Order: sequence, then structure tokens, then C-alpha cells
Amino acid sequence: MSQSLQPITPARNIANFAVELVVALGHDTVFSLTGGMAMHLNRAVAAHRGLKAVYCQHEQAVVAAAEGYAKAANFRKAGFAVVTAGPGVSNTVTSLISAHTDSTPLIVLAGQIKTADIDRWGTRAHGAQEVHSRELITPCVKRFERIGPADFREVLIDTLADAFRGRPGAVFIEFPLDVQGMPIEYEKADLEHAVAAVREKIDAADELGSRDKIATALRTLLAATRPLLYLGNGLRAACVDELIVEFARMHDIPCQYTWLSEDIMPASDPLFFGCPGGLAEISANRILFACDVMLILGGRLDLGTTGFQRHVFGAQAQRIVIDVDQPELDKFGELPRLDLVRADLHALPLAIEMVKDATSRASSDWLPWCQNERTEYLAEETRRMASDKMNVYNITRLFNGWADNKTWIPASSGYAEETFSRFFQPGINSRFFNGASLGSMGLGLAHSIGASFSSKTRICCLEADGGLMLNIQELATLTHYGPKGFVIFLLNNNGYESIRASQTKFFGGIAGVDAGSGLYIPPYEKICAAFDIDYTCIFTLAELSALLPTLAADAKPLMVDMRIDQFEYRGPGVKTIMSADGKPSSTPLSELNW
Ligand SMILES: Cc1ncc(C[n+]2csc(CCOP(=O)(O)OP(=O)(O)O)c2C)c(N)n1
Ligand SMILES: [Mg+2]
Repeated sequence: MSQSLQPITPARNIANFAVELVVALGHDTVFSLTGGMAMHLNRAVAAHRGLKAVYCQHEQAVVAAAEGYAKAANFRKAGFAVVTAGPGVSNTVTSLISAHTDSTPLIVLAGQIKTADIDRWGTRAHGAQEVHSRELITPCVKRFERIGPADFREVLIDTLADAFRGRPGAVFIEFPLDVQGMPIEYEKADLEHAVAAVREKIDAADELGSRDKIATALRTLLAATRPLLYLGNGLRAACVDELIVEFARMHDIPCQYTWLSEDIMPASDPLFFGCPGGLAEISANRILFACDVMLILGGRLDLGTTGFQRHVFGAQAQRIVIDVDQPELDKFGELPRLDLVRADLHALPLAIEMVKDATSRASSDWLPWCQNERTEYLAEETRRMASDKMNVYNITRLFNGWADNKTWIPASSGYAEETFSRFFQPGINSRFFNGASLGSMGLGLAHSIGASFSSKTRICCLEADGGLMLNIQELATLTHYGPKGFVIFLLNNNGYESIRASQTKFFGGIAGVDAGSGLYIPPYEKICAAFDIDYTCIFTLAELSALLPTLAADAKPLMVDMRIDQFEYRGPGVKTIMSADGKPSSTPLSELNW
């Protein structure tokens, strides 16, 4: 028999102050899973009238949903999560790393056992449900803090500002149970004062002299004969993505992207030249290797993006790398013709203002040459890859024609990442992201659920049959909150196809990738029935093409189970070669071929 209970009422304690402060900073949605060691935080969340609480079914999903929320809000808002102590904390690890390595602003408030019980002796287990959270979480986040009763206001203010300032990231703030519940006095004015203090710290004076350094780099770019702008996701993290596009358009400068940033501009834009790298349009790499000055803004040239060849990535050009995070610059060592500039892209508007009278000295045939390269490549791609197979390439082409005004969230591993991300062509007002840096299976659905609370456009979640199983329980969260127009496009290839392909290639056999080799995935039709999710199954491109225009923007969540071809050719790419002693190496980036 269900018991009728009173709604939870607020208290005046440290937990309440913390939650109210985060909301006062403009965050109106929190993702959570409750627990005894977070009881005062849970109460503060439940009692806050201006806060929507979304309860997920696993802490990995709680934090992943918060990541999706922040990314779909274009990094203008942080993801906000509340979890309990012990396993509630340890369950967040993968998602924290994913959000943090993608520079996502994230605020996690966590419970902890009462101060007196926290281990001081180095025992394996001391407090009931205690984990060594500081040691466990510190490497996964930008900042870990355990709140004490004395200076909690100052620590909260400074830590919350850290989620945004410089390179954004995850902050993890832990509250021992006795500290959470400690009664304190505060008025609305105290919260307003704290909000102003957080904002002041975020907007603090430009200590790095970023404005001048960025302006100098922009001048060098404008003086080049064959300039190239390489625009990374750091531009979005610094909220200057729209501004850089304006700058590029004003001077007609070709732009290249990473998979995470390519939706900054529609692919149909005359200045869009794709994402160079190890799996890429051949034209993108040819342009990369033809420019004479390359300005790299907020892109860290990671190993995956550069096909493990960051040292040669456009290295014939003068390369200027602007990054606010010193280790990202240190990792380049001492390569020739590489200017490593430590500057904060938040200063880009001031820098652009400084160079407003400068004009581009680019050669008049540079942009047309780039455009011709891309047009010819795309024609060849269409020719070479033409088939009527239900593969990820062809599915992506259909989605490209339907991409405008939608938020696309592929899984972060397998062919959803390698093929969909590679061939996706952002449309007008299309947003695209996943957890690219970590590449974890299992986060796509939770990212998408979180995104549905901040995105202005409908969510297209592109999950895979293997990866979705890792957080399948979140289908319950999806059913319960029921975001309108939400579609899970399932890439169903009967198991871990990307692993099956690599095992077959390197070892000639398979293990742990499908039912025949030890991994069982139940039929999704039955799973959807159990979770009360609408379900449809399709086998051909013609069926998908007919289905897309019928998907209503106000419908309840739907899974489209797409039975795809197992073999997937991913187009031009560097090839991995395995030496006799088991060491992998890659073919040269400049010689990308079919
Ligand atoms: C958490 C996690 N565990 C293991 C892996 C290694 N891994 C990468 S892709 C993959 C298979 C993914 O299968 P599925 O999601 O069905 O995608 P497909 O390869 O079939 O496109 C595995 C096991 C990973 N990326 N993340
Ligand atoms: Mg699969």
C-alpha cells in the first residue's frame, strides 16, 4: 500500500546554501540518484522550487546526463549532478573523466560520511560506505574539494568559478554528512553576493595578456598567403565559437575542424573544409598540407584526431597553437616552426577588436583551390562508396539530408563514432557531440537524456546494440521523463562489430563480441516492451528514408532498430600496421588514400 507523504520542505543549512547557490548561478536542472549520506543535499534539491530534479538509475548515467546537458547548452551552462557517498562516488568515475577531458563545465555535489568517521589511518575500509574519494576523484576532475564548516562560502565560490574559468572542466564538491546538515543563517542578499563573487572570478582580469597574444597570432594569419584556421572545441568552451566564424567570413579564411567542433559551421558553408586526420576526406588532408600559416585555436591535436602524427600535422606551415592549458602546449616539446602560445580564448572578442583594421593578404587562388579540392573529393567519395547497403555510411548520408535543427548525439565508440562522426555533415542549426576524448561505450543514451533538458532542438541519439547495454537501465529514465521527439537510432549489427573486425584482421578469430563468441544481447524489441518504449525495426535504406519525414517532433520516445550490414568500409584512412613484435604504427597522414 503506498503511503501518502508530505512534500519535502527546505532547511537552512550548508547543503541548502550550496544547492541554492548553484541554482542562483543559472542552473535549473539537476541530475541525481539519492542516498543516506547525501540526505541533506537530496532534501535541498527536492525542496527547491526553481530546480528540476531528474533522477537517473545509475550514477554513471547521472554524471553523463549532466555532461550531455552542458554540451547541448553549448557549454554556456554547467551540468549539475548530486550523488551520494561511497559507491555513489565511485560510480561517477568514467563519466567524470569523459566530461572533464572534453572540457565540459560540470558541478557535482556529493555526500560523504560524517567528518569523524573519515579514515585517518590508511585502512582499506573505515567509515560505513567510505571510499577514498579525494585520491579516487582528484585525477578525474579539474578540482576536488571537501567542504568544512569554517570557510565553506569562500571554497564554494572559488570552486564553482573553476568549472568555467580558463579551460572549463568538472568540479567535484564533497560534503560530509555533518557539514551538509549544519544550520546556518543566510538571506537572499548573501546568495546574490556569492553569485557576484563567482562571476567576478570567472571574468577576472586577463592575467596571461591573452588579448595581445591572440591579436598577434591573428595578424600573422592575415598576413599569410595560404592561411588556415583550425577551430577546436575549446572555442565553444570559451563561448566564442560564433565570433570566430564571423571573423573567418569577414576575411574569407578556410576553416577546418575536429569531429567535436565541426558543427560550429554548416558543412555547406563555402569556408568549411572538414576534419583532417587519420580518417578523413582526402581533400581535408591535402588542404592541411598546403597551407602556409595554420592558426590552431582551442584544438589540442590529440593522437586520435591527428592519426598519431601530431608532429607532422600541417608541419610544412608555420603553426601557431593557442591553448590556455599549459600541459597541452608542453606536450609538443620543441618542434620547429611551431609557436606555442598560452592564452585564454575568452579574450578573443578583445583581440578581434584590436585587429579590426587589418585585411587578409591571402592569395586570390587559395580559397578557390581549397573549394575545388573538396568538391572533387566529395564527388569521388560518392562514386566510390555508392551502394544500396544498409551500412553506417549510407545511413549517415540519409541523416545528413535531415540534419538541420536537430541535436545529434552518437555513441562515443564503435562505428557510431568512427563512421557516423566521420561522415556526418552538419546542417543548419545542427548540434553534434559525444564523449570523444574518452571514447567510452554506454554513455550515449545518458548524454542524450541530459541534452533533452537543455537543447532547443529535438534529440537524435545514435546508440549501438553493444554500447547501449552498458546503461540499458536508463531507458526507464527516458520513459519516465518522456522528452518529446526523442529518437534512439540503434545501429544494430549483432554485437561488437568494430572489435569483431579488428580481431579478425589481426588474429583471424573472434572472442566476446557476439552470441556465438560468448556475448549475448537480448532482442531490443523485448527490451523496449519491458521499458515501455515505442519500437520499430527497419532493414533497408528505403525504409529509413520513408520513416524519417514521418517522425513527429512531439511524439513520445521511439527506438528505431536499424539492422545494419556488418561489414563497414570507413573510407580513406591511415592504416595501422602491426610489426612482428606486436608494435602498432601508422601510414603517413599526407598520403591518405582509398
Ligand atoms: C567502456 C568501454 N569498454 C570497452 C570498450 C572497447 N570497445 C570499443 S568499441 C567496442 C564494441 C562496441 O560495440 P557496439 O557498441 O555494438 O558498436 P559497433 O562496434 O558494433 O559499432 C568495444 C567493446 C570501450 N570503448 N568502452
Ligand atoms: Mg554493434
